[in-house]
Amino acid sequence: MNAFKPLVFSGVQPTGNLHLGNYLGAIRKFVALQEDNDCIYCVVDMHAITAQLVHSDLKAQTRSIAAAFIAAGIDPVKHIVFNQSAVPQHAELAWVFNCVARIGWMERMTQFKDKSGKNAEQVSLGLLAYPSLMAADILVYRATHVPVGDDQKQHLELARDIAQKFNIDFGGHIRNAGLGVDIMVGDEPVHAYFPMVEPLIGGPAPRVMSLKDGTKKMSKSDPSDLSRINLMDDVDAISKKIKKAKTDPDALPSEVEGLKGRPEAENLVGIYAALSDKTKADVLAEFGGQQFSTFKPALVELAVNVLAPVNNEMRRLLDDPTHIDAILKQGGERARAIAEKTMNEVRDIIGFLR
Ligand code: AQP
Repeated sequence: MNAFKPLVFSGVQPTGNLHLGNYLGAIRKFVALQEDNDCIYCVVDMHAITAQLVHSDLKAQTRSIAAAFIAAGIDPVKHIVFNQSAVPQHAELAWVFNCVARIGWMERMTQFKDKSGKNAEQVSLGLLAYPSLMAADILVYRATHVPVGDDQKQHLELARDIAQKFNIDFGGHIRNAGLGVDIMVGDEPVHAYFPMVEPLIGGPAPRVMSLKDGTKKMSKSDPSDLSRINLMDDVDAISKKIKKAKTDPDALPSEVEGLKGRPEAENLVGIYAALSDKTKADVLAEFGGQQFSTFKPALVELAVNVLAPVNNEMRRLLDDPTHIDAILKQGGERARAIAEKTMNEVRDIIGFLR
């Protein structure tokens, strides 16, 4: 049972070129969800300074993500598109969540361990607290559903833990303030101010892997540009990268089980399936028994057909930064109105005088 009004929220960091993983794991899902849901999509620029503080082109990167959202088909009039730093209530709620969450919860996050490596004492406090800000991004709108790639699953579980602890710790205050709704968390009835967010992860490519190594996530920070397809890549680059993608010597199997133990084959089939809105089984029904020398050109053609219109529209939008800025500004104003209502209620629940 979820007595909260359904609302979709998600964000993308302006830290480098968007790639096919961001597109298939996140942005394409954002577009599909806007048909039947109210949606808020955010360029999370405050997250961008957690791993690297100084960026020479943060404004340009922020506009580029906003352009990608719109070029992919997100409607910024029906829905809300804005940049995180325009709504300071995200940071304010994140502070409250820093006091709700436990340090151990943050230290256990795989992304923190990966990004801090052997250097955990030297990375910023912001990198450690990243999931707390992410929980605030979502919960400041009391959003219920969050489309993300598989790599963000653990952070969303943490957002649920934070919401649950807040709801329990402040249970009496929430009731006394006349706020919150009754929900079930597992078998337990809880009077909740914040919803238990549900991750929307799925489809044939929930985690798009590197083109150079099918066991590693496709990532902006991979030093090899050949490991990823960027949304701004032209036809030649897309073609070159797919043709050079690592594969194994066998033909494609006819059944999905045959992809087990063949991470590169599984990745390319998953990408084909996601780009064509098919299942992996459909793709293998068509290409089973064929060599990569046949499959790869078909994948190039498909990727170019899907990505070229997005790429062209992004370039057109980026030629007029004032238009993008106006969209973000208006989205920020609409987002701020919702976030301020939540924060007034949170201030009342906690007992901050206002
Ligand atoms: N490889 C991927 N497959 C599927 N989904 C992915 N996402 C990212 N990589 C993949 C999803 O894209 C959304 C936005 O991601 P982000 O910009 O917030 O940051 P990220 O996950 O840190 O992106 P990168 O490319 O992996 O950056 P680095 O290299 O800095 O770590 C999210 O929904 C994410 O799940």
